[in-house]
Amino acid sequence: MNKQRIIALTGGVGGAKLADGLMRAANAIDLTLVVNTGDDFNHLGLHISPDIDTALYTLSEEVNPETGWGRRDESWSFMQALKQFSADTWFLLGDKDLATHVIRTQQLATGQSLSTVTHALAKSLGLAVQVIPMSNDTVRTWVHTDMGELEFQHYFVREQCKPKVQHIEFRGAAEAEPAPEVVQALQDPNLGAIILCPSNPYLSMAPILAIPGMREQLRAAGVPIIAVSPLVGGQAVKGPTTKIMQELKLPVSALQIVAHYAGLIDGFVLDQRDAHLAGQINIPIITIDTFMQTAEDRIRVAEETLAFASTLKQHK
Ligand code: FO1
Repeated sequence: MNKQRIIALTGGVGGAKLADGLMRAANAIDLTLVVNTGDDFNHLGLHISPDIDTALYTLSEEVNPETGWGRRDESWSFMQALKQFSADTWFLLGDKDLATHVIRTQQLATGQSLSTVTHALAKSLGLAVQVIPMSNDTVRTWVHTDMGELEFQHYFVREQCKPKVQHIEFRGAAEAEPAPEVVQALQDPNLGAIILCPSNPYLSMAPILAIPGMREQLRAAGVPIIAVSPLVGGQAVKGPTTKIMQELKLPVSALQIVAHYAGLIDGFVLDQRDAHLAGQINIPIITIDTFMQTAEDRIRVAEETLAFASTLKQHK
């Protein structure tokens, strides 16, 4: 029997943890990750794709365990040398990580697509999982703030998410198309479920869903679509999700996340610390411990989410 394909939509660190659990789950699945590229940017002449690299490094056990991004056992000679030249050093590029950006930039310059380049990087890192950028077209997240409009990494890293968010723009999204491998994966007859990882819904998942036709094609796949809550006890585990919700004048609650994905998702994985909200959610839910601190936690959350997906599949 063919293995079930699971598609997971993911952003950076939090999403990569669930993706890692899905890859290691006892269920034999073929995993396809569709990754946000709105955070990509050109820096020091290099094409940097932070969320793709976080996925690649996490799944290949190459990630820096302290930060959740970048590579483990890094050295920083490049950054030290940059400082001598008084160049921009706010975005930390480790020596090993630098190789990824140089190779990506070089391969893109030869005319290869980001999908092709990502596929080759995944293979070199020994991954069997399919890692696909959401699009091969340029989509860039711009954050409109009280300090003016900022390119995503300038807002996120350089300004440490301190400016107040007024509006988030996915520049180029209206003209972008899903990467062809995304469309193929959605048409796989063995597709069993689509999972929205617990990445920031406004910064990381929204760019993926902003690509014209993406939502429709996800729905048309005819399999359960499940979102895993990025909030644990009403708080984000990491990153500015709740700060942004407040600044956008949205109620900070898992209910708001369900509302945000309304019309797209068939099921929601609620954290047990938010169990009091269960009665107010009018789609199927499971209430579990979604906090992923250890490798075992990632696998448990993945397996519980997959089991939930199979129950929903029976009703599709
Ligand atoms: N995040 C930081 O907070 N500071 C950094 O200096 C930084 C550098 C960096 C380099 C390569 C890479 O792939 C990711 C990097 N990140 C850094 C993470 C990244 O900015 C964010 O985690 C994502 O874009 C949000 O998902």
